[in-house]
Amino acid sequence: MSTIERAEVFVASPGRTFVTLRITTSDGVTGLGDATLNGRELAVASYLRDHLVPLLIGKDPARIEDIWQYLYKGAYWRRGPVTMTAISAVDTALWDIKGKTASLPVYQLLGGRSRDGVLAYSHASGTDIPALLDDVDRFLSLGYKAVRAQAAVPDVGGTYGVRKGKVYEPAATALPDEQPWDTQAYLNFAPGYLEAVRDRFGFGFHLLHDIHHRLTPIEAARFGKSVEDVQLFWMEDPTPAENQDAFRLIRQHTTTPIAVGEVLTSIWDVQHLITEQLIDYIRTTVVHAGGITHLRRIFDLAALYQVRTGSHGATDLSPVSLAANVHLDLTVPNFGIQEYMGHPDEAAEVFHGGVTFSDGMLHPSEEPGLGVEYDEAAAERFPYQPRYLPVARRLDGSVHDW
Ligand code: GCO
Ligand code: MG
Repeated sequence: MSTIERAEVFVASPGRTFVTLRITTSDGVTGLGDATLNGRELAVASYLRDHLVPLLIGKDPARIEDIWQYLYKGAYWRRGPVTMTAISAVDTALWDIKGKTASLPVYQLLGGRSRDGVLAYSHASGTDIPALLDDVDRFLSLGYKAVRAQAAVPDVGGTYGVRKGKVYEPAATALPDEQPWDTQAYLNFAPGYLEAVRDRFGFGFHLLHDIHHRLTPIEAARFGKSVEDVQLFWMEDPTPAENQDAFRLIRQHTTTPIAVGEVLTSIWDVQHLITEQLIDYIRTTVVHAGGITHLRRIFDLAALYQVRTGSHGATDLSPVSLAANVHLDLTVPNFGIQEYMGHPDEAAEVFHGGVTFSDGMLHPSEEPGLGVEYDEAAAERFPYQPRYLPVARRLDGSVHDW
């Protein structure tokens, strides 16, 4: 029997920080898992190195479900982003190994294709409305059939979602940047630029918008109602989701579809959102919601309630977890859309292979496993650099949800 012989954790910052787990079997097969938790990277690296790696050595890498249960139930302590990201990395690496052992791409192990490609959306943004419109134009010219639109709220510095460099990167400072937030200014401004996008480009593509947990339920209800004519594909994270019931109120007032879940890590965190049909798209991902094994369980639950998938795919999700997500997206019956923001150029020096984009869709590699390889020597050129996400403060100085 092949056994797990080695498990190594790499922390590197090729343009941004990624934590990567590589498991090697006694047969010399390697598998990769993403363990990146933006701004809290070293906590997951330590969870893996200090607590999970010693448990993995000598285990049968083929027993993916059993290892998942062992790590989840064996921790005694339930859920949480650090634990679930660490378990995700192990699970993803084991699926990669299973694919390589079977000489099949992972999507074949998951039941094969349900579709020809994976519809993807990317992020158009601008420091003002003309710049946003130019950026939407650019993404449509690149072949995107779905575009997210965000513009900086005038006179409120540092609106989330607005790109400064080539790739949107909110975790940009060595200590958290403090950014002002004014809900009223946002509510007065955002519906207008979404209308401006439709006025200029029409309705022949999907338009998305991320509220990034900034509104109360009744404010979100008002926002959703005010943008019904622009026919958003979704409004994302309209209000924080710790209280799942809060979404019932939004639902009662608007038909604008709702997407939630990028910060949620288990089926229990999304149970009521799904079973009470309080949302339309579930945004949990491979890297933060327990790997392919657990995310598939969430997606299956969602399918029963006509909730479709729309997994998180920001820059802080490495090419490994993006690949794993696309393999799963390709197979599930209730796939909706996949976020695709791309990565800094330096990341391509460290992660070889992965997904490809053409004609608005993502495609997985046809190589056995996930189709991504990690270049350890290249990673050494990019030592870890601590970076934090910003913190938001209301105009009176009190802390708001960022
Ligand atoms: C998105 C997200 C991100 C997050 C980031 C935090 O919809 O893509 O909201 O941009 O802010 O992933 O780490
Ligand atoms: Mg988001």
